[in-house]
Amino acid sequence: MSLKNLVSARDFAKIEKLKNSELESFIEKFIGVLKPSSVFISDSSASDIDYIRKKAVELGEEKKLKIEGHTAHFDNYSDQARDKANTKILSPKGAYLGASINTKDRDEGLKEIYSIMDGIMKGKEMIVSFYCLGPVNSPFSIPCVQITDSFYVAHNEILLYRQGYEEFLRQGSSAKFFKFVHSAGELLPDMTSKNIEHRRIYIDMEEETVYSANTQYGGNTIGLKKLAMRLAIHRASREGWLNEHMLVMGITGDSGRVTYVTGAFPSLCGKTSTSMIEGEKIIGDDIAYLRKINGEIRAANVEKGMFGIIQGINSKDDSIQWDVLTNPGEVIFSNVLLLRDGSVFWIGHNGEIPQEGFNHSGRWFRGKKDSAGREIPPSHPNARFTVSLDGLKNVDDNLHNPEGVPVGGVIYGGRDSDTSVPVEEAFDWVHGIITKGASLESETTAATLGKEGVRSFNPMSNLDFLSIPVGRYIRNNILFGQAADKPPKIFGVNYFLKDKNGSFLNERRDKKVWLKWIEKRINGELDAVPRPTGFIPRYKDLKKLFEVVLGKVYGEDEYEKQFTLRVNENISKVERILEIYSQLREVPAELFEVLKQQKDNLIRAKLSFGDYISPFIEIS
Ligand code: SPV
Ligand code: MN
Repeated sequence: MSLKNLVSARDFAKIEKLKNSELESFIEKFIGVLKPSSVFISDSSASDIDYIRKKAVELGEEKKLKIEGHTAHFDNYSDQARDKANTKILSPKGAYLGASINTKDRDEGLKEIYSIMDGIMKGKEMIVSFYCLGPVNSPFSIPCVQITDSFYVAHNEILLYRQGYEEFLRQGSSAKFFKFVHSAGELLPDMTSKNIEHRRIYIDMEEETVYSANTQYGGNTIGLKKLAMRLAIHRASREGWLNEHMLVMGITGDSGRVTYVTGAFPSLCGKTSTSMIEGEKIIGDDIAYLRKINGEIRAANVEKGMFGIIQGINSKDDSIQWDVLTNPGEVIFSNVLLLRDGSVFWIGHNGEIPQEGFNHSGRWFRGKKDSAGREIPPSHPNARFTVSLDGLKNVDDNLHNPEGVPVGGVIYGGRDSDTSVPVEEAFDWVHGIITKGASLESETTAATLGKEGVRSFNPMSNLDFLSIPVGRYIRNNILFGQAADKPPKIFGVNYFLKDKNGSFLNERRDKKVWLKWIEKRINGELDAVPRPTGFIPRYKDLKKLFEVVLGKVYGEDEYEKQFTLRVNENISKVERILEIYSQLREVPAELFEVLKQQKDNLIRAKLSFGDYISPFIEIS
C-alpha cells in the first residue's frame, strides 16, 4: 500500500511537502514492517510537539510531578544503561573493524532485526519526527528522521535536538539524512520494556539506518544521541571531519576573554560537571562535530539539550543544575526515586535519604535488596535528567551559531586513580592525540552494563561509538589537526587521582583551576614545567589561581603530592597502550614512535631521579 493510504491526509501532506521520495519510501516501508495501529507525523509545529508531550503522560510512559513541567520515567530494572553486548555494527562480509568493536554479519543482523521488528508496533501508535544534528542551515547540519513507538523517546528528542522539518524542507530531495527505527517492544503493566532478552541495537552504515528494539534507556533508544554517532563517525571519516564524544565550553579569561575548548571524558567521569562549571559558558556536554572552516578548527554541539547524570547533584556543588531541577520548567527525570507527594530524590540530593518511594525496582524502601542480595540504592547510579540548554543561565550565545566556535584547546580526561597528574599539556597536536587521546583509559562506571572499577582502554572516550577501525580513527584525528592553520593545544586532566591510602588528592571544585590554567596556556600567558609526559603547571601559578578562583590556600605539599611524576605507573601505561595498538590494524606508525619515545624519556628520568619525581625537580 502506498503511504498516502497509510496515514491521514493531514499527515501525508506534511510528508509530501518535503519532496523527498527516499523519505517517503522509508516511512512507507516501516509502516509495513512495524504494523502500528496508527501513525502520527510531526512537522515540528508547536501543536505536534505538544501532542507528543501530552501523550507521554497520558499513556503512562511519564508521570507528572509536583513541579510544573516535570515528569518522571522508568526504564526496566535490567535496562538502565547502554547495552554494549547487544549493540552491533552490521558489517558486510570481510570488512575489518577490529576486536574492540562489536560487529555482526550484515545479512544475518538485518534478518534478525526485521524478524524482531515484524509487527512489533501492533496496537501502538507510530511517531515519525524530524530533527537536525548540529545547528540548522549550517555546514554541520545533518537532517534525521526518527520512527519510534515511545513518546518518552520522542519527548526526549524534542528537548535534546533542534527540530528538523524545516531543514528537510531546505535540503529537499538532496537531503542525505540519518534514519532511526525504534520500538520499546511489548510493555509490562509498569510501561517498561518486557522482552529485554531480545534487546537489540543494530547499526547499518550502508543505509545510514539504526534499529533499536525492546529497550527504553536513552543511550539505547534516542536515535540522535549515541546511535547517530556511529553513523556520523563513519560519514566523517569519509569526508574529513570529526565526530567526538566531547563537551564544548567557553572558559573566561582575564578581562572577559572567552576561549573555547572541547573535552572528551568517558561516561561518569565529570564531562557534564566540567561543562557546567559556574562562571563559565556551556555550549554542549556530550557530542561535538569538529570541522575545519577556512583552515580553522571549529566545533558545534550536535545537540541542544542535556541528558545528564543526576547522581551527586546538590545545591552547593552544582547550583545551576540544581536550580533547573527544582524549579518549574520542562524536565524529564529517569530512574530517580519518586516520592508520594510528587517530588523526586536521587543519590547525593540535599537532605536525608527518604524512607520509601518508587524507583526502577518498583516500590522501594531503605535497605531493599535485589535478588542477589545487593542493596538497591534510592536511584540508579546512571539515573538521568533531560533538559533543554536554552533555559540555562550559563548557556553561551554561540550555541546555535551555524559556524560553531573556534577550538583553542582539546581536553582528554579519564578516571585514573594512580597514574596521571591532575592537569598536563601535551607537547603538540600529534603528541597530544597519541599520548592523551589515543591512550585514554578509564576505570569503568555505571553508565554501561557490567562490572565497575576495572581499568579499560577508551581512546578519545569514543571507543563505544566507533564504526571504523580504531587505527583509522586515530589517523583521522592526527591528520585533522595537522592540516589546520593553528591546531588547538591538547591537555590531559585527571579528577580522580588518589594517594596511597586511596583518598582523592583533589576536591571536585579544583577542576575550575585546571580550566583557568588551560585557558591561560592557550593564550600564551604562562610558562610550564617540562616533564617526560608533557608540561605541568608551575606551583606559583597554581597558588595564585587557587587563591583568585577558589579563595583557597594551595600548599606546596598539595602541589607536590598531586603533580609528582609516578614514573613506573606511567611506564606501565605506555606499555599497556603499545600492546593494545600492536594488536590492531591501520595504526599510524607515528603512534608507536611517539609512545616509544615517551617510554624512553620516562626510563631516562627514572635512572636519574627515581620512581617518584617531585614537580619541584626540573628534568632536562
Ligand atoms: C554516556 O554514557 O556517555 C552518555 C549517556 O552520555 S548515554 O546516552 O547513555 O550514552
Ligand atoms: Mn556520553
